[in-house]
Amino acid sequence: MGLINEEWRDCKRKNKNQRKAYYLSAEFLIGRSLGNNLINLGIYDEVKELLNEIGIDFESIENYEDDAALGNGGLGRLAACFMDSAASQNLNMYGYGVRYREGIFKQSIENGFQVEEGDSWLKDGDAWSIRVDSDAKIVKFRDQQVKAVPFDMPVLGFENGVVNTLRLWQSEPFEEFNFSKFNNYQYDEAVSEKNRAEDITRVLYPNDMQRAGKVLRLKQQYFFSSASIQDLVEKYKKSYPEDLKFENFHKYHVIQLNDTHPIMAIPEFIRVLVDENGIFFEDALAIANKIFAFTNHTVLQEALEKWNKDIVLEVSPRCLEIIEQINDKLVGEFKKKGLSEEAIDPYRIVRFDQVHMANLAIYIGFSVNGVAEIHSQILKDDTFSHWYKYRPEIFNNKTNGITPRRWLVYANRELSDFISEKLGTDNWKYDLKLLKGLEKYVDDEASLDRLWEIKANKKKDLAKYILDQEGIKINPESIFDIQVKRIHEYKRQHLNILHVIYLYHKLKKNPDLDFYPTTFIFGGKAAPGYFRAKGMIKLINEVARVVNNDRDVNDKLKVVFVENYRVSYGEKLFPAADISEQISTAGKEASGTGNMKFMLNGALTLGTLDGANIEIFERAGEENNFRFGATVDELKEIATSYNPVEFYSKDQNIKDVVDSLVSGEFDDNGSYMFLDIYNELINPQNGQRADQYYLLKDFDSYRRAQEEVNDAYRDKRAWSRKMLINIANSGFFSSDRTIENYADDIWKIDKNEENK
Ligand code: 26Q
Repeated sequence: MGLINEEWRDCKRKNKNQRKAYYLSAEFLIGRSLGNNLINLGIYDEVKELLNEIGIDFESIENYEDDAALGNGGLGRLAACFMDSAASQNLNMYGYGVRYREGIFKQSIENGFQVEEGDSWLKDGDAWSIRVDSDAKIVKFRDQQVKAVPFDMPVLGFENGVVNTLRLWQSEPFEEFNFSKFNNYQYDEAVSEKNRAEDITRVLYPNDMQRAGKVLRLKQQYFFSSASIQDLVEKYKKSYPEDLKFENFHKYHVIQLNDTHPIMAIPEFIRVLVDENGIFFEDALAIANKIFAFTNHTVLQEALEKWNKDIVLEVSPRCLEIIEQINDKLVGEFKKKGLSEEAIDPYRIVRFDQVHMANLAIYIGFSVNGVAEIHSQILKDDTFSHWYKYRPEIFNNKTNGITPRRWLVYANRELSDFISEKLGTDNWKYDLKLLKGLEKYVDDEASLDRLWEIKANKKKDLAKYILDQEGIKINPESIFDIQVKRIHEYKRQHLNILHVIYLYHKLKKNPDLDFYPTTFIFGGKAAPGYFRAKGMIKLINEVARVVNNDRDVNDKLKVVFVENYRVSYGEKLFPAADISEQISTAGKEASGTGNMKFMLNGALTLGTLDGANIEIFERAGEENNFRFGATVDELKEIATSYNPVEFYSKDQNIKDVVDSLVSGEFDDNGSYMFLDIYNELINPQNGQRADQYYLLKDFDSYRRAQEEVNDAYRDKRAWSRKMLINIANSGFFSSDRTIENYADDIWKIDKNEENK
């Protein structure tokens, strides 16, 4: 931190009074910082060597650092990649979020079942934040007020001396300890007040739609939104004395709302302007119209946040009033246009006593974006089609990306050095499109063999790590087929494991089958209240137990579920993958970013035409990957006629694997988890048809694609060539490109040349 401090101060000074983007996000899934910060400072090698000289292994030092796991998955990791890229691109972007005392739960597997434990990542201290008491804010709820204390984390640009700031708010009691109560022997009450305040930022909520809608969750959202807005307004008033007119506020601020979670910032902004600064409501609204931009990350209906009015009332009565006022204005406007009450319904912010957060953001904001081409199209065609009719000009796309520093330079040093050697420069670390230059070597046998060797080394490293962590021995020469991501029906980990069952049965029947040995690796957390996702974990572990203990198939087939998949585990998995499993139901995965991390590390994608897979296939060529499954349009066509039982009865392979769920071959220890999955696949339930996610429809296509993988792997040179082409075409998926797109199209902020 000593090294960083001076430059940090410098950057803050230079960037004062400049237009900035503020990235408001309930999640920043940072992972570890040590290695990454040393890389970005350009002193990684030096430090590693110095430690080596005194007999200290750098990796053992790294392992002391807990992951800062302040996010669920893709959305939170994207925010962290954006922070890295903005600093590396010399862009004035400031992050605002929540300093959860507990990150996403730690997962352990007991008897095949997921068990959750707390993640008190701060227990050994936090080396990367500075508490800034002087910038603390008061956040007022209906029945409570708390202190929001900022903790600033420096965000280092890659070898450019830039230090941006990620400010995370922590909730504390307004008065450290209520001594009058203490002195009056109301000890319990004083303590409970403290706890009630600390509760607000105690824990990150898992993306558990069934258990969403809790007051505390909305309090969290309002807490960090309010503190951030107050911070901006206060700083504005301090720094722009001669320019101090709120009508100029938008010249200096643009606020990107990372999904619906920070949307309370909108009514809060209006509240602060109207109630605390004497601005007219209409004028405050006009300013708000110029500063808020909204990103959507999911099209699953159950994920679009709606809050009961009584909950909003409990959190902030004044904000509810403002929301109602905005809603009235909206309804008035649409009536003027001649829309009937009914036609206005889909636009309403308040409807049936619920507040529709997305409608609020789209009505007020000046930009709405999706996170991959197909996703942004679906927003226009379906999810927000009503809004698209009314305000088409605000819709846009920003295809996601990942930071190449963490996911290649840091995670895969060997490959990184190979690339620099081949390109004769390491400029590609700043400008990932330069990877295209690798295509020169597609037919160079020495390069292809070296690439194969690097992958082989990474696989050996992972095999060692898995033996150590999971106690499972895997063959480093087998195909490493990896699916790591949150566990969800739409991501279809159960399609993958059902196919493993198919292979297992096939190998049992014919142990001499010509099958290239394959290791299927899974990892990911299920939301604690999501019974079926937990069933999928149990199924994977149970199949693993049976298969791995069966000598008949053991030299050909292995299944591993890695415990507690997280950023730092990912750093070992992506470099070692041969196959990247991206098998979501078409139309359901907004973008995916794991797919990009695999691609950058030379894995071939086995995937559906969904999310950013489509753009990966477009760039690297379908012939260098493995595409399967129904398309969005095909699924749309059969949406009302689809009957999975037809597939079940007609295809013996399908019948066989589906039946194995309830035949007793795999034991769910009386949890009925496997029966639940079986029922979902072939029995209509709660007035819904079976197989919501089209597993049986896609099964045969997936099976054939897997067969192609197994055949293709035998030709090492041809496979290495595909690897190389994938790497060479992964440049587009740098979050440097994504963040530049945001800066140019939405934020209209320039690079800060003064820092150069
Ligand atoms: C909502 C209400 C209450 C509690 C939790 C939540 C909640 C929290 C997190 C809902 C959703 C999330 C996270 C969503 C997410 O990670 N979406 C992913 O975003 C990535 C980045 O854009 C995409 O690549 C993925 O496709 C998308 O699934």
